Amino acid sequence: MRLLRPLASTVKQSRLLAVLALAIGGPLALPACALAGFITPESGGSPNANAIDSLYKIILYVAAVVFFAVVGVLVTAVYRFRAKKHPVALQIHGHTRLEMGLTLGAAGILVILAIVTFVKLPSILDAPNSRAGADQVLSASLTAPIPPSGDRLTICVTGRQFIWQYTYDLGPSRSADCNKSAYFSRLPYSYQEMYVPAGVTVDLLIQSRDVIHAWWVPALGGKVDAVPGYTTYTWFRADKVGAVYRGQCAQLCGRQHAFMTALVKVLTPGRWAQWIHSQQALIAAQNGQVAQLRQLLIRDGSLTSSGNF
Ligand SMILES: [Cu+2]
Repeated sequence: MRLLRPLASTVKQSRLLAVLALAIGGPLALPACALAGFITPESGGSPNANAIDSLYKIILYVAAVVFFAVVGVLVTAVYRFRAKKHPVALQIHGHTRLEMGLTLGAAGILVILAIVTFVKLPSILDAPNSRAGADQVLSASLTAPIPPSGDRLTICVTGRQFIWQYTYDLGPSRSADCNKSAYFSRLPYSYQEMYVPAGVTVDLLIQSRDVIHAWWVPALGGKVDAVPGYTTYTWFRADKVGAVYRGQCAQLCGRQHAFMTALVKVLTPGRWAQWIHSQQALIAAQNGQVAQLRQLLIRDGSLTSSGNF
């Protein structure tokens, strides 16, 4: 009985460990968004996401070849020179040619990967032209990635605890900073859900009102930090009409960080123009109601004209 007890506790312990591993590993394996892709990055939404994905795969495949070659040689050596067959280890004093070969080989692989990376970088960093037929809705800005034709839609992405605001740069000045001109130019905006016209190169000016956040919609390209007092830039061009891309703030920004999600919906340029006008009308109607309420409160004396209750 006394002998059985430790055995029983070991069985219980291993079962407990298995359940724990399943409980922790299971949920981690399920959410596709947390993984982006399964092994390789998510792609298919925008040319820059595709370029990131293909560069990642090239490096992954080269690394896999090196990994399996090294592990293969190691396992073969462990088996062939096992203690049963070779009880006394051979004392070898280096092999200059082999060592030089390995060093030069490794350096050669790194140089090739560096060249491939620099060749692929422009397709990740530089924005391409918008597609033909998508030219109704374009604006200009100064420092963001500029496509060769110069035509693009600029959207200011502003992170704050714990939601993303998108301001669509349609003002008369079409300035570089839609946040600064948002109020005076009465620019349309939306929260959490971004609407974009298909085939249009979209420049994102990313800012933050409070702490560091990170804009990340994996299928539409890389992760970009939103830093208070600083503007960062990225771009995407979503070509599939009707597609919906999901993202998540990727910088731990506070207690509700997990709820700071993002959604990008792709409409035809015509449908998008309709949406932006209805959004403008909605915002104007809401502002009108607030102004009316304000007048009412001032009239009945519960609000002073300077705005104090
Ligand atoms: Cu955040």
